[in-house]
Amino acid sequence: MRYLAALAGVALFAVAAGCGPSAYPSSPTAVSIPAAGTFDYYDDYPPPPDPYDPYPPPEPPAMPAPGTLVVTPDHGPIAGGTVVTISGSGFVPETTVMFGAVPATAVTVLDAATITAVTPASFDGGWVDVVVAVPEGGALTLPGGFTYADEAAPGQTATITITPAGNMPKAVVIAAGSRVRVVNNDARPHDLASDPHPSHTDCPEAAAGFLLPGATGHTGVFMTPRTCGIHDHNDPGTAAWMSKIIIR
Ligand SMILES: [Cu+2]
Repeated sequence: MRYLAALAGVALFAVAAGCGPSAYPSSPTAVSIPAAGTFDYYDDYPPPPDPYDPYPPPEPPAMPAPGTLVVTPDHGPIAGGTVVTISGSGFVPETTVMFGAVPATAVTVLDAATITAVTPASFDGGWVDVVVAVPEGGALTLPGGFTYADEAAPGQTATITITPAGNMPKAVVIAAGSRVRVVNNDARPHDLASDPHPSHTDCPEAAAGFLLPGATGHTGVFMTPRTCGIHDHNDPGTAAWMSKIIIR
């Protein structure tokens, strides 16, 4: 009996090892069985590359190289209508441009490296990401690439009002040689100062001082055309207290 049992084990092993019906394909879901007479094994697999194919598939469209987007000018009125030039690479005729969530108008691709477009209107000013999208090539974002800001009327001092909801407006445009008034209409003190926190070295003249609720302060005089970012020194991570002062 011992000998017979061993013999039966060998027979079972032989069946399991492949003497049974079709051990290939290993998974019943790997290949669907078509109707009789239409089976073609090779239809289920992509053909191997043909080294003699005279028409290889085209290269995918080139992505714009990251870090090369430049928007000129980088600011304009809240009402929109600013004609901007966007420099980059890999632009094609169907390229689209967004300012924040709103598409630009009159997008014209002059060549692979140059686009002109007109800014849409902004709801409340401030800066938005500029997104350039190439069909089937992806999108490239320039964070905070365009700032909406209205310039103070001649003879008027630009004012940033601190409200419980944040700084209003988010950005101002001033002429070189002028300063900015800061009014604290929030119920708590604020201390606006230049980026970066905590050294405040970008634009030291941007400090408006520690302002109690209801108080008004002024920055120093801005002499150099440039853009100065400011924040609340006592709450430096909160975007609501961040503004830009653009000196032209
Ligand atoms: Cu600070």
